[in-house]
Amino acid sequence: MKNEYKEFKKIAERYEKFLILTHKGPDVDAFCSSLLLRQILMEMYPKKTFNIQAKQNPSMRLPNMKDIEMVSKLDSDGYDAILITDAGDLSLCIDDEDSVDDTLPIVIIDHHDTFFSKKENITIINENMSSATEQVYMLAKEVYGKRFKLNEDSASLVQYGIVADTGRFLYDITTPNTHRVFAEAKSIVDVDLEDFAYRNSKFPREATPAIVKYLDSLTIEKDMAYMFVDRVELENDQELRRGSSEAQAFLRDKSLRYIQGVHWGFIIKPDMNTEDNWFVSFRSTKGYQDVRGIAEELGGGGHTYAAGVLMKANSLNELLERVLSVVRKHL
Ligand SMILES: [Mn+2]
Repeated sequence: MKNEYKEFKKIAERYEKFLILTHKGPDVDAFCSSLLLRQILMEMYPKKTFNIQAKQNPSMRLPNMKDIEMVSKLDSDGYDAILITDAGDLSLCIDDEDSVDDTLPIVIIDHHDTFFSKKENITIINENMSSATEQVYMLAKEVYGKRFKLNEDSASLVQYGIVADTGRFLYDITTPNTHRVFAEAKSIVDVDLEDFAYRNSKFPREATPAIVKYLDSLTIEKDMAYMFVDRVELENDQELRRGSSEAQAFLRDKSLRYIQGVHWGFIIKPDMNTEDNWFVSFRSTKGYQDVRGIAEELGGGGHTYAAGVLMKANSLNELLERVLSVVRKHL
């Protein structure tokens, strides 16, 4: 068994009360992976406590979502270990108002390319799978062997998580293993993918002001487009700030490269938790631009057609200048 898997098992056996967290503004894979993890662990250790805390509900109905504890402030008081899914670092899960003890043993189960500096108390399980949900499934299968069996609830979670993060198997992150895991879940229960895709592509109306703001910044150079919002704008406008993540995701995935004549581009979002930090996400259409190369040049990484980088800059202008100086070499 892989070392991190052994470490996970050790922690699961050693401690009693586990707090499960996922990234802020959780998407379907975030919820599915944490719900799946909770369900599996409760079956394996029925006497132990596994609680998910979140500040918002899933935007669609998921099995056992009523078991997610809705809180206004995440609180690790009374817990002796933390399990994180779909995020590479605790900082992606918490805000200033939360009180989460970062010295507790932490296990991170993730699939993103962004790697953070590793601390002594942190175990990272990340084999770059399609989704955190696939990673949770593989972990459980390996660690618990035949004792781990899917039921209708967990089999639905597996399918929703994978379908959401692979865009119904369209993205390159889909591997033969992704299909194998999906097939195993599908043999237990068959979820309605058409209906799911429709419900999952909805976005909250609260995102509209931020979408308008982003679109206002739209700039097209040759076959590349980009959009941004400035940090100060979000700082001074609660409404804008609340919808900014959903707006960014919506435009990144459904607008940026669907403008006629545009095949690739990037979108900038300030990281509101860390001064000077900005997320730059690149997207491209098959055959047009290797955005991973561009992201790597800027210090980030990712996939050929979906990549990103977390950058430090004192102002939006400074950031834009640096990004564009690299981007323009590829126009
Ligand atoms: Mn994910």
